[in-house]
Amino acid sequence: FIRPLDVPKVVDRLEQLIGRREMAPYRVLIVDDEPMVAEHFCLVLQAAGMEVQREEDAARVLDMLSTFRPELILMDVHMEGCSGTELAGIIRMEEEWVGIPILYLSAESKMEEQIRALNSGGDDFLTKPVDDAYLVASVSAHVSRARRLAELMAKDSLTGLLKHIRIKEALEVEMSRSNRDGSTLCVVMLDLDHFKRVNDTWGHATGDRVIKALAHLLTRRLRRSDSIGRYGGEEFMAVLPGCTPEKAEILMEEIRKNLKTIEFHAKEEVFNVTCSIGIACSSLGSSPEEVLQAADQALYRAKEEGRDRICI
Ligand code: GH3
Ligand code: MG
Ligand code: MG
Ligand code: MG
Repeated sequence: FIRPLDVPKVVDRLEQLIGRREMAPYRVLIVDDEPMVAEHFCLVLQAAGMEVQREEDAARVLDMLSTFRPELILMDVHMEGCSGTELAGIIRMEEEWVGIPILYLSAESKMEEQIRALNSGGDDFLTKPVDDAYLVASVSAHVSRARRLAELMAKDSLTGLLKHIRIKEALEVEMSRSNRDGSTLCVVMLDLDHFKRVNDTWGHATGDRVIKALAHLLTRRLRRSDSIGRYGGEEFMAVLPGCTPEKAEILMEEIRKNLKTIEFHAKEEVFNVTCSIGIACSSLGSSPEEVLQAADQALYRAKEEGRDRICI
């Protein structure tokens, strides 16, 4: 007797193993002054599992961008008051929205007009009537590419960890979450000891290898729900949601000891490095800046007290 395979369970288990999180639905903003047309595209994209909002008034589009934060704009060309072409040009002037795909969707069939629209900041021109499946495919292709690019942009190229600005954003997001559900959160600041000496003695390229090795160690040891960033040159920051100071200390102690055992080879010699670590824990109502500052002060104390240690 063979039990039939429980497919949902297997998928569930696989996702647990791989740790894959459910992919968030694509967010699409439709800008069209004809409600019937907009409604149709809206239904088509929603049927494909996307989250869609419509805006008929071109003047309100910039507001919609900051509230809804779409990942793609489906733009009509001929609208009352402001053309889609002009609107695309305005959106592109905002640094924040340089990368958002803008797809024109219009009955405009004159080639010169279409080219003009593309030149003013659009990514593609779909002519009405457009096939529903083609629309879904086109939107999906653009958003999935944009997501991958955004992921890449968030990462530091040497280590693959989050960049300075992204790890600070992660702290803000996790702080408001933990303040909401009353859980504790720990922030860790970690800095390599006498790193200038490492560079001076073994060269900058070897210094880079040390930075990468520590980044690798951190990524391997921390959980998926933790965020790790390269805060500065040889300084790292980690955000550990739902973690007590005791647990954070045990974990970081392991990392501190592990780093010391790594043998680096350069100029036919072997050397080791150490790091200093500061840990701070959030209390109810504290701000991200306060916790960050506390972790920074703890790191400073660890340095003052002789390095190669943890302070809380
Ligand atoms: P301390 O123990 O007090 O932290 O001493 P330190 O020498 O590590 O501290 P300091 O901040 O004075 O020096 C950090 C050095 O890290 C200076 C800089 O040349 C080096 N550095 C910063 N970013 C990089 C990088 O990307 N690669 C390499 N190889 N070195 C870097
Ligand atoms: Mg129109
Ligand atoms: Mg240092
Ligand atoms: Mg430093």
